[in-house]
Formats: sequence, C-alpha cells, structure tokens
Amino acid sequence: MSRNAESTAFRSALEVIRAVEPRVADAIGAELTDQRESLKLIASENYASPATLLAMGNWFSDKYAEGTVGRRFYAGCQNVDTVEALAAEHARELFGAAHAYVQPHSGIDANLVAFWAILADRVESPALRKAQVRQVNDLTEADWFALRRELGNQRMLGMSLDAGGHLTHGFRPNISGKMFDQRSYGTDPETGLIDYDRVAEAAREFKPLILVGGYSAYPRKVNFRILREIADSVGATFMVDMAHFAGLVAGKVFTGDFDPVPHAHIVTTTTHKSLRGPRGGMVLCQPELADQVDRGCPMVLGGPLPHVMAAKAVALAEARRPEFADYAQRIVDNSQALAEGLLRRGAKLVTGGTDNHLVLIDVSGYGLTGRQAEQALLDSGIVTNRNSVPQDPNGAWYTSGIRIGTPALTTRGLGTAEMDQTAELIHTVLTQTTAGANADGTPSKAKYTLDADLADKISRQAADLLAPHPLYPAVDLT
Ligand code: DSN
Repeated sequence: MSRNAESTAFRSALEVIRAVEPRVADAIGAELTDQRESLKLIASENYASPATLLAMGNWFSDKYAEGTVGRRFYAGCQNVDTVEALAAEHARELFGAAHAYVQPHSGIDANLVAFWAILADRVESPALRKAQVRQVNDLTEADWFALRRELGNQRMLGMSLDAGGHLTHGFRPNISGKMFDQRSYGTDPETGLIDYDRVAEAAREFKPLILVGGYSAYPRKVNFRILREIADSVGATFMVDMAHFAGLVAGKVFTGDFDPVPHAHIVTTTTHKSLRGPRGGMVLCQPELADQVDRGCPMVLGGPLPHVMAAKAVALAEARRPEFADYAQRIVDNSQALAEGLLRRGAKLVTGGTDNHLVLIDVSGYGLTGRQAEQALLDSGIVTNRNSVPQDPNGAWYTSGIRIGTPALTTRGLGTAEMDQTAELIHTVLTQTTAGANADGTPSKAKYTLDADLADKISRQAADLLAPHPLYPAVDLT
C-alpha cells in the first residue's frame, strides 16, 4: 500500500466532515497535532494503526446486531457476522483461547459480562435458573428479592487499589463494589510484590466465589498458575483482567505461568492499550462459560458496535504478525531502560523496577504528591498520570505516585537510548519542582512551583526526542 493512500484517506475524510461541521474537522486535526507533539507516557494509551482507525469510520456504524454470529435479533447482519466471526477467530488463535466474545465496548463492560457469566454459572438459585431459561415473567416478587440477595452477597477477592488493582474489581466507585462483598489482597510492604502465601491465606479465610487477578498499576509479572491453584483450593472461579498487558500476552512476552489464558476460567481485556487496537473490550473463556458470556448483550451491554468489531478484527490480525512479538518485547525493554535510568538518577520506584510495560515512581522521594508531579511534568511536555502507591498516605485523589508506561512511545519507534533521556527529563523536572503551601501556611497537596523557563526547555528537549520518530509519518493533513 502506498503511503499516499493513508494521507488521501484521512484528508478526504476530514474534507467531507469539514463541509458539515468544520469545528469537528478542526478538532480531529488538532488532536493529531497534540498527539504528535506530546511525549505520551500514559501506560494505558497507545496509537492504533491507520488500518484499525479507518475500519471504524464506515457504514457498520449504522447497523443493529443484537445477538451473536448467526443468531441475531435483526435481519441483514451477514456482514456484521463476517467481521465479528473474524475478530473472534483472530482472538482465539492469538491467545489460544477456547472462546472469544468481542462485543464489549470497554474494559468495564467486559468485566460486567464476566461477572454475570460467573454468577449465572455458579449461583445455585431457582430464580436465577428461571431467569436464564427466559421465564423471567414467571418470577414472583419473592423470587426477585431472593435473587438480588443471593447475587449481591457473593464474595470477590482481588488486588487492592493502592497495590495496583482496578476499580472494577469490586471497589465502590464501580458497580462491582455494590454487587460484591469484596476483600483485597495487597502487596508485601517491603518488596512491593504480591505475596502469594498471603493471597492463599486470604482466600482460605474469605472463601470467595471469584478470585480476580490482573492490575492497572502493578509493575511486575503475575504468576497465574499459582493464583489458579489458590482459586481451586477454595473452589473459586479464577478471573483475570489482562487489560493492561494483553499486548505482552499476545506478543508472547508473558508465557507459561505468566500467560493468564491457559490458567484462568475467564479472561477480560481492553483492546486499545498494549494490544494497540480500537477502544473496546473482549472476553476469553473456557467452553463451560461461553454460553453465558455470549448473553452479554442485552444482559449488560448495549447493542454491539460492528464498526469497532471490524477494527478489532484488523488490530488482532496485526497482532498475529511476527513483528508484533518484536513490538511487545521492545515495550518491556523500553520500560526496563526507563526504570534503570530513573533508578540510576536516584528515583524511588515501587518494587524497585519493572517486568512489564509500566513503571510506578514514588514521588514522595522528591517531596511531591502525585498531583503536583503530574502537573509539573505536563507543564514540561511530558504526559503521565498520577496513581496511588501501596499504603498511599495521600489517598486516591492526590496520590504519591506517577505511573508511566511505554506502549505508545514504543509504537512511535523510540528505543532504550531515548528512554534513558526520558528518565533524565522526568528526573530533572521532579527535582526542580517544589511543593507549595496553602494560604494558611499548611503544605498544599496540589500547589507547586517550577521555573517556567526550565519547563519550556524540557518541553523543547521532549520535542527533540520525538522529532526523529514522527507519529503516523504517512499521514499529511496539510
Ligand atoms: N483507565 C485505565 C487505565 O488508565 O489504567 C484503566 O481503566
């Protein structure tokens, strides 16, 4: 394919949009400029390929397709069937999964599908059985009451938020925190690592229905074989949310005990993080859960998004190519180079390093909160996000950590030498930022001072780092 084809496609699309609402066309163009110019270290973001992006902007967006392949509640779904079946096939092959459900619109949605499938499979309730065989209208009020009580009292054991777990693993800001009686496992206070003996102990005491593995801010590999053994020892269903590291599983960086797919009963993911696909979610599962998983829409999901499923099929096809394995390995090489660069300069890192795509800096070592550090870095052209660290004294809003990740910069082609330079920029900003005070003289968790000239200088250096690695080099919108 010629490089011109990409330019022509995006330029023509913008011309068509501009004729209707020029401000939208301008905003789309401005977004590309912003993404091109920022040193993006947000661990959960990436850049999808032009083919993936283009697969989303078309007539599939106009089609309703509730149901599953070959079993729809709407007529005329033959083309949707094609792309959904392709996406599922690529997902099964890529991950070695027995079943793949590619309809979830996000990671939260994928987790809701999984929770429902596990509850429906495991909870022995006559009312639930009736509901499942679609005799919903026969349920009495007492049935509904009993059902709600049974479902709402089920136990979930997952990683605590400040250790790197995710909101959707039973925490109150998400509906899972209201659906489940949740208990958390943390990490060892000395090493910052998961202590599997303590997870086993918590499982023995709590007897969860679901043991959840997976994280959004834990910088290390997780041994899923051991977690499965723990789940089995208490009769729990083992679910893994691999949203953050799906690309590392796809690229065979995480294999054996560290690949969740052969060990978990059910695995959920997003498709847009390290996997580099469109914004969306996906569920992989063992055959016995497939039927319930496929009921995701309308049980907990709105109508499928066929245009996004088309893009998932494209992105998953890309992830099956040999070069994706090379990409996944470079993500981790870059992350480790960044961690080493920071450590060498004196930064304090949670767990002292990384095995995956992310690094968690404990910025209390610089006398800052996460909020202050995030803002000072942003002023300097470096985009990160603040995150709690284990036993964080500053809570989830101000935090004491900065989470940085390498999937996006690796997609642009930056390598380990540039990661060392990135570590230098981050360390310089954080050492030169001073925590501010409130009007009454008490320490502020948000205010800070950073010399504007220094911030400008770092921004220019960040731009210099990016310059040899243009984003979407074939796309010229001028
Ligand atoms: N929002 C994603 C992240 O940044 O990790 C997960 O939900």
